[in-house]
Amino acid sequence: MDKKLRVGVVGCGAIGREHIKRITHKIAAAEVVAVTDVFEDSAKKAAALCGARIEPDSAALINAADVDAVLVTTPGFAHAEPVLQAVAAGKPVFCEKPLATTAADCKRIVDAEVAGGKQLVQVGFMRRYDKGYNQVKELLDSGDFGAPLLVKCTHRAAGVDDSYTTAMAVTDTAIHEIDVLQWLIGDVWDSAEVIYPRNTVNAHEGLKDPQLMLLRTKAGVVVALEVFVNCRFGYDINCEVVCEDGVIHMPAPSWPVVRKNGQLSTKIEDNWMRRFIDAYDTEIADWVDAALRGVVEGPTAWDGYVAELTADALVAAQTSGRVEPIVSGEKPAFYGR
Ligand code: NAD
Ligand code: ISE
Repeated sequence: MDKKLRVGVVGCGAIGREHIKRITHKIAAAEVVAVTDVFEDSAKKAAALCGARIEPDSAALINAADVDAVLVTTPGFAHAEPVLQAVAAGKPVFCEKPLATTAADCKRIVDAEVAGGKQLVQVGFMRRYDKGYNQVKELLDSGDFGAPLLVKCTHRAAGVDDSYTTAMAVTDTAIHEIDVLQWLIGDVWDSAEVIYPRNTVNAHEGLKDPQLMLLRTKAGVVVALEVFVNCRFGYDINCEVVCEDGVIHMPAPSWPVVRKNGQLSTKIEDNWMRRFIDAYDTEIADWVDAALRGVVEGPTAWDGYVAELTADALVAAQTSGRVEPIVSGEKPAFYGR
């Protein structure tokens, strides 16, 4: 067999361990050789999943001679440092979303990558690998439906813990739609607004929930995104694109329709890990494949930067109550068309 990609993992929490299991059991072309976490216990649990050694910190892990590529799965506020260390070391790096928690930090990553002259960074916007979104994109790109006019989406979760804030509805949750919808309709964001309906009694003290986020593109497409993280009934992701010549509704993974107790019903997934499991599998397998070929084919650092600028505008709109502009500037030629 050809040489495997030897991966080092920074951050061994929920999704870090999921990706470690994925690489270890599902991706023959890669292996996890080293892990690190600020909590030794988390690092030990992760190491036990794959037989990797534990490094004391991200610098030691990234600069180790046997680490070919890096997976960053720390919380968003701790992404920029290891990503910049990987770029400085000239190693491919997959960074979970968001690329960083400020547009300024994302720009530092873009600048470092451009200065190094080689694309190395992929951001974990895994919705682009989901079958349903790709089927919608294929129909849109066929031209049979005419131009997209309006997109109606929901990002609902059953509940959140007390550390979840009103701003996280944008930075942690809506960030997925911010990226995937721009990719889906092939346009650029122009403005953002947030409207608060009556609050649910199920939200914890201080949390605004649900929220209606309105995004407009340069060409005038309007996105209405409902973020509702205490909906109680499941993890419910929907997307409907209204076009000039028809409407496209994204399919959800299918479950049997059952007849029982006088009801005709079907399951709604209760958890992001399972709802998008195939997308995560494809995303990481494709990243490994591209890293072995020395290229980046998934969402780039520039995509991460634009998403963060858009998130900043939505967060500003949450408090200003106004329509906030989104100015991302010209995409550098370095990142392609
Ligand atoms: P988590 O809190 O479960 O895990 C984070 C881990 O990083 C913890 O073990 C923590 O100790 C460790 N850590 C913190 N700072 C560190 C540092 N400086 N160096 C090394 N380790 C450090 O969080 P999570 O749910 O696994 O989320 C991690 C990232 O993945 C976040 O950016 C989150 O937004 C993203 N995420 C993405 C998806 C998706 O659908 N793509 C889903 C869940 C989480
Ligand atoms: C989580 O961090 C994710 O990225 C999930 O995909 C998302 O749907 C959820 O809202 C976030 O908390």
